[in-house]
Amino acid sequence: MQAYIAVDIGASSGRLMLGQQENGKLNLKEVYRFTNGFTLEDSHDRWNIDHLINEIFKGLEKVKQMGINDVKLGIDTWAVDYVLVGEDGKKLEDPISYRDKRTHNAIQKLTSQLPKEYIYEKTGIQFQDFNTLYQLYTENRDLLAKTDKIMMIPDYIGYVLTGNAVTEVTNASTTQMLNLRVGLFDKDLLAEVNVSEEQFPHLVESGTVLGNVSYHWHKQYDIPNVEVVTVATHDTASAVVGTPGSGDRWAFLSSGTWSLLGTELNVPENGLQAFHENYTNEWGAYGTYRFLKNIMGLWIAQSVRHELDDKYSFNELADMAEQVKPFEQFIDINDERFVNPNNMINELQNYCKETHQKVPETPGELFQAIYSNLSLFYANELSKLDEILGYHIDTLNIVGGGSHVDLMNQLTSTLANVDVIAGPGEATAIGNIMVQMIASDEVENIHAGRRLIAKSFDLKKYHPETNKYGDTLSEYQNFIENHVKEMV
Ligand code: LFR
Repeated sequence: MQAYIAVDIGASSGRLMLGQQENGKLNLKEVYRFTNGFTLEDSHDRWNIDHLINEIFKGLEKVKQMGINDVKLGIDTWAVDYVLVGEDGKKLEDPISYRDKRTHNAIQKLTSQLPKEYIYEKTGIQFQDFNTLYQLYTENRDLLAKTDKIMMIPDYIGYVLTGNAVTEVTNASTTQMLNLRVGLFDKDLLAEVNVSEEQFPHLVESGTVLGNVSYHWHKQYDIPNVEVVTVATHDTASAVVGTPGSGDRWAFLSSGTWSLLGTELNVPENGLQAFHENYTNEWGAYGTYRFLKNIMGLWIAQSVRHELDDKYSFNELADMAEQVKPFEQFIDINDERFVNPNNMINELQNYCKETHQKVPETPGELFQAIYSNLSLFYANELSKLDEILGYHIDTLNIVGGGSHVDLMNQLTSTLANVDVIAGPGEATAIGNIMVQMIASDEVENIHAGRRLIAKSFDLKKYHPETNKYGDTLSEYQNFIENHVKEMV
């Protein structure tokens, strides 16, 4: 029985998951978990990348202790961030987090020279000031001049493990520097931010074997033999591979630190409407596109929980929220002020004060405000998605940690008038492993893979409740429209 390890690292934690197929089902087991987060270092919010690599090896030691001597392994992480590597093959400094404030206003500056439409037509990628394009635009020029290679975070980790460097496309597309038409980096955009194509290791598709973990690591750690496979290295790409959608009118919601809501397309949708709604066409595994919107997601809930001294579990907080009436206030969850505020609870409360609405005070009120507004945001986006695509999405597959929140699943189903299928919570790790299984010919293709996933994990279904919440969604839509106008 082949053992597959998914190394799945998010903004707040990372883990090693073991996957094995047994009796026609995929079994998944968490082997090791570790924390992640950025800290202020040399005036920037940075990731401690050496710590992450060390934790991966500690996890692999656990795998060996389980009596497993040979594994395949894939790495996925969040997107857009990169490591600058010098001529000596070593990182020049710790990577800066996409939440760092350096890119504020970078979109405006860069697009005063290059029209937004031009960039969107080329790349089909949403405008987010954290995109690699704007990070490189604000990058220290002296450092860039010393840079031999620019590696995306999971590619860098793969490089440190094996000595082999590639640029995997699902993650590379989030740079906003890949050209949809030619399928390569866009030379004009690279020139705009003073980097060259040669500074990126060659592009590869998901499912390419990278190589074995280098010998010198075996001298430092007691680990199994590891063959690294370059999976869909962007965590959202892996999550979508791991989503058991079926039929052709389903949407996905990958619900974690970010909520990524959208649908899988075979042809990118980079027309004007998509541009105006800031939808993105991130490249997926197997020639697909993730047509989606980034929504602030559970980041807000995670931050509030943390500010409550981590006293309550998410389950307890959801129970408290259930005791409170929903829709007591409308909040534009995607307002930039929630990206990285000094204090999330104050930020939410100030927003409500400024907009003359009821201020949530208790943990239950805060969590109900967050969950009901996330559900409203999802429902609103689903209606936009219908408009752009020209057909009604009938099923929403919610995956990731947020798929366990009953309250949100039911609210979203009712508000959006769609069936919700919740689960698996571990779609990202499952998608990571699925690409390895397909690359190893253990699973025939993505369709067979998704059938295997549907069979292997418990999925929960929610149907819209009739005659509930009347005009709430349209009141919300009016509020958001007016609010956005006020901001401009
Ligand atoms: C989710 C995610 C999103 C990306 C954001 C920043 O973890 O990868 O897809 O937009 O993080 O990288």
